[in-house]
Amino acid sequence: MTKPAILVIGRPMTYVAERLEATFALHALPPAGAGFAALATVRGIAMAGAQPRVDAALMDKLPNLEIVANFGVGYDAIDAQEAQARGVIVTNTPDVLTEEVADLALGLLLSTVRELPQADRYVRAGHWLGKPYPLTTTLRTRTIGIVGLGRIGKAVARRIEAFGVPVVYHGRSRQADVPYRYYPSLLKMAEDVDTLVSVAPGGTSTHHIINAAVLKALGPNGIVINVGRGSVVDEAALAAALRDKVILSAGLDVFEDEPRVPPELIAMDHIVLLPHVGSGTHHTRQGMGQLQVDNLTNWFAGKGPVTPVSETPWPRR
Ligand code: A2R
Repeated sequence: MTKPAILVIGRPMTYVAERLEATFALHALPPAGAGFAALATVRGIAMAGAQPRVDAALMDKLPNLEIVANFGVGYDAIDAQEAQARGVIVTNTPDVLTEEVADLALGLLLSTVRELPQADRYVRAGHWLGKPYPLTTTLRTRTIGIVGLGRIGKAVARRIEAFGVPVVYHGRSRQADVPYRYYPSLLKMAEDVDTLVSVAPGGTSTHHIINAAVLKALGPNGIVINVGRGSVVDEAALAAALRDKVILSAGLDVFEDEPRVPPELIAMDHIVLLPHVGSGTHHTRQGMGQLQVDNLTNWFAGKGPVTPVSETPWPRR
């Protein structure tokens, strides 16, 4: 039996690459300037990076495309509505990374509030021999506003509750069965809380929703934690707010133009910056890889996708 042809975008982790190789005929994008004729047989895409985007222009070149399998829960690098219009299924890797990203969010929150990386640097530099580390801000008096109370947002909220800290949230809709106060307006929530934890997806509907006005409303004790997508935060406005002490601090695992982090942010010693490691453990990345491969193998075995995204439901509507 001929192996289905799959286009691989980006560099999959070894675990995924080995499984894809065993089951599919793998193709890479042609070098710039070369033709796409060789890709006419491609029936699936395995995403292992965000570039290039899977949009109408790329789908035009793949007339036999049936499925795009993303590695990760956020699939803003894929135009899922365009895929739906063409009858192409899009899958992602939900749930398997929820608890891992929530763990990281709490670590980043605590690191930012209690200045853990700075305190570590203080010890290493020998400054403790001179005088104790300065006192920091606290989690104790804070109220946390979660932006995007989805799977990960709820897992973050559960952890924050265990710390005895109040939680509220903003999203497009009120959630049934959660005990937290709902704010239809992000600006209003920012006025009422001092700490935002963003776990919202990327895309046009969330682009720069954490903007200069929201940061001003958060106030001088304000802290922004972002483990969702960089594009949700207006990075230039955030840098200005941190510089001008409009807010106190930030803990960021995601950025607008990864892996490029604005030099202005890198120069700030009072914030915490991580290289998008929310799901970055052997355990969880393997679970994500397995689910990505399962989506493709199930599909080509005629059993449908395992975890289709909401824009491309299965069975088809
Ligand atoms: O808006 P709602 O009620 O559908 O809630 C969703 C929320 N959300 C938004 N919140 C504010 N403004 C928007 N325009 C907007 N669009 C969506 O984000 C939902 O509660 C949450 C996303 O949750 P899930 O779909 O369950 O995703 P999960 O697994 O929690 O991952 C969240 C994101 C990924 O998209 C990646 O970007 C990142 O975390 O790894």
